[in-house]
Amino acid sequence: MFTCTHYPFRSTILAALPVFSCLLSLEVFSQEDSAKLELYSTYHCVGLEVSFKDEKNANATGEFQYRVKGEEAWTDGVDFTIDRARGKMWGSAFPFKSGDEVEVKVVLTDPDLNGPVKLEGKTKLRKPMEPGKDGNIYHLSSKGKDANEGTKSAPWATFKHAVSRLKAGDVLRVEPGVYRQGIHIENLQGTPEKPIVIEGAATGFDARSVASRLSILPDSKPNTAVLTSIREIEGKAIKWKSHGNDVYSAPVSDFYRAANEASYLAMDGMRMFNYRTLDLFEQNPCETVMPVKDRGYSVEQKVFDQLNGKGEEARPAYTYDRDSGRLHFRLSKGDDPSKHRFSYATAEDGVSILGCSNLLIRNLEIAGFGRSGFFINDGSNGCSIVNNLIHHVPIGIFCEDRKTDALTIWNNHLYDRGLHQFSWRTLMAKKSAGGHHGIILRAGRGHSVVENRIHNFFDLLCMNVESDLDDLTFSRDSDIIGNYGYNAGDDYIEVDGGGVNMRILGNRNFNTLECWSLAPIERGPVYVVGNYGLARNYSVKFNNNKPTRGACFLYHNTGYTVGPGTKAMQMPLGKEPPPFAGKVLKNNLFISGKTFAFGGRLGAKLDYNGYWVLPAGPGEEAVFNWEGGMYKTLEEFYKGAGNEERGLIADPKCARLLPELSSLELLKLRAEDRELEFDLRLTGESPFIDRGVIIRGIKHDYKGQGPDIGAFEAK
Ligand SMILES: [Ca+2]
Ligand SMILES: [Ca+2]
Ligand SMILES: [Ca+2]
Repeated sequence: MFTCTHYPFRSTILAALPVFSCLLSLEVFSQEDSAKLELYSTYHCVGLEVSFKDEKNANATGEFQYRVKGEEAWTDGVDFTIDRARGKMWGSAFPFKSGDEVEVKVVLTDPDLNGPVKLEGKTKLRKPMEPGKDGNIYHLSSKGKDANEGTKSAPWATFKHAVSRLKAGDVLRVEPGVYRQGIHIENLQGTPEKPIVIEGAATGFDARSVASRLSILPDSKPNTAVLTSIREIEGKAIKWKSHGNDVYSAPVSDFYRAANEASYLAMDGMRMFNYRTLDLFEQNPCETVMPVKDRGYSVEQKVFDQLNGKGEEARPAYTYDRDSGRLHFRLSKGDDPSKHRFSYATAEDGVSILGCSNLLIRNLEIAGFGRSGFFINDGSNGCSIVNNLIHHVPIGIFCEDRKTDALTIWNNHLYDRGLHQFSWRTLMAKKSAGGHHGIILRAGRGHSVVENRIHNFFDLLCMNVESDLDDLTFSRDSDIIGNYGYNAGDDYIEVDGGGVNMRILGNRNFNTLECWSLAPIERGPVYVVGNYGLARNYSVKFNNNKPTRGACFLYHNTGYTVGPGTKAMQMPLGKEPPPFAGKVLKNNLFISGKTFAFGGRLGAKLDYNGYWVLPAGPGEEAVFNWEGGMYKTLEEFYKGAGNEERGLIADPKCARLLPELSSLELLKLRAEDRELEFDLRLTGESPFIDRGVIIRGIKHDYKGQGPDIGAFEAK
């Protein structure tokens, strides 16, 4: 099992998990005209923004301390990230428990002023939303009738009717059964004290404990409330026309509705590739759309292609041709469509939440929709998506609206089936309709994505601001904490762009292409602390060939990459690499495959990190490729690039690595819901025990003489 207790966030987070609600805490204290402190809290973290006026020249600095109410001593906060052009300082304090009251004091120093400017503030950590005490409790059942009163003995039948009756404080209980309908909720407002709750009635339902279903729908009596839009048809019931080369077509009327409208069609429960047009379906080879770039490392490219496929035509695939009204299918060589069962979605979203506030949706199973399990948009605020099982959908949870704030996404289990059949290049070429993401938020402020289990999508957990880097309201003050992701085609956590005060803490992953994609971080500060995982390519990815000047702090992570040619980290390289600055990496442990262990640039500050290259055979050693220089030892690296004065290359003596496992074997695992046994905790003989440095603002209950390198503290 991939179960390791890890430092230091897990216990704090689990303590907050059993109850849920959403309450924004925001207090602003201002003492001087020249400066202002704003605090923004989530359930686990506090974000600071100091607005300041720098007299005369760019030399003002600041620092902060904090304490939880009741504590005597103040704790030093992290170093501020200063944006002088905007006159802002940012920083985050973490981790806290839900409901904690936190006091903050800031001292600003500007040599051009008479004395320091002092600011104080306090804030209360958000508390999970709970159902109100005196609302109505209504019931919905697959055997109900809308003409009923909505009581337990006389339940309603449709969500449409039920939603029209719900008011602030009301609870709708959904009895176990299969519901061939989604929930559409528009402009429905609860309050933090009186949320509107829609919940599966099954007690003891835990999304994470439900075995991942390979079939889209349960066989007979489900023990959960299952929402679906799936229709199924046996291939032998369809009048197929053969076009040669394994291509078949059928009139769309055979599928009752245009399956392409909903963008989800599966063969035997495995998702098919959905070409956007018949032209694309016929053109095929994806190399013409996404040429293989010369990255300067032929060995890497070769291995990358070996691992991720060269972009052959996607099989099995389909497309809908409006002109002929026919669906076209391309199956594996020699396959026969009449031998298979086809499933297709007939509606877009399992639950759509538009312009709503303070909804709590929990304990539902959502399977087989054409766009997403949950679509939350249009300025929704303070909505909680908790403990749901979401599967066989292009996107699990989706928001694309920067006015949607304070989403709580906790404890959900999300997965898809079938994407492993398509190469990385094919999926990156964007020829397909619909998404392939577990969670994707291009949303506003204050999101909490905690303790979700996400697997077998292409990208697992994305919180991107890349499309509008100058909008500071985007994805800021948001947390990605304690999630677990595995068997992905591309990234585990992708925060390309990087919002102000973004926290990525204590997450783990297994068998994704990358662990943490920070490509680029153009805003920040982004804190990546205490995460660990196993990737097929990079642990840390910075290399998308765009400027990346934002602040990003990586502390106490353990990244393990397997296979030849893999890197622990990749930064922008090449003849004219784009600007790069603001990255700090300390106390991390990087274990990687042979060839290049590290590629990087000036603008990154590395120290106190540990490195190891597997397998450690002759001629296979850590190599730092830095601004055109190649360094084989840390001494050379420090002399040549001024980095890693106190780093260490050594066998970390982890509890259990997987040196016998090849990347190709890992790739095959993407087809399954399987984990492998490895354990990145340090054993007592590890040379990385007590080798770390104490970092200002990073809580660490270390044992022995000092913090250990990596995500774990040895006993
Ligand atoms: Ca000044
Ligand atoms: Ca990605
Ligand atoms: Ca220690």
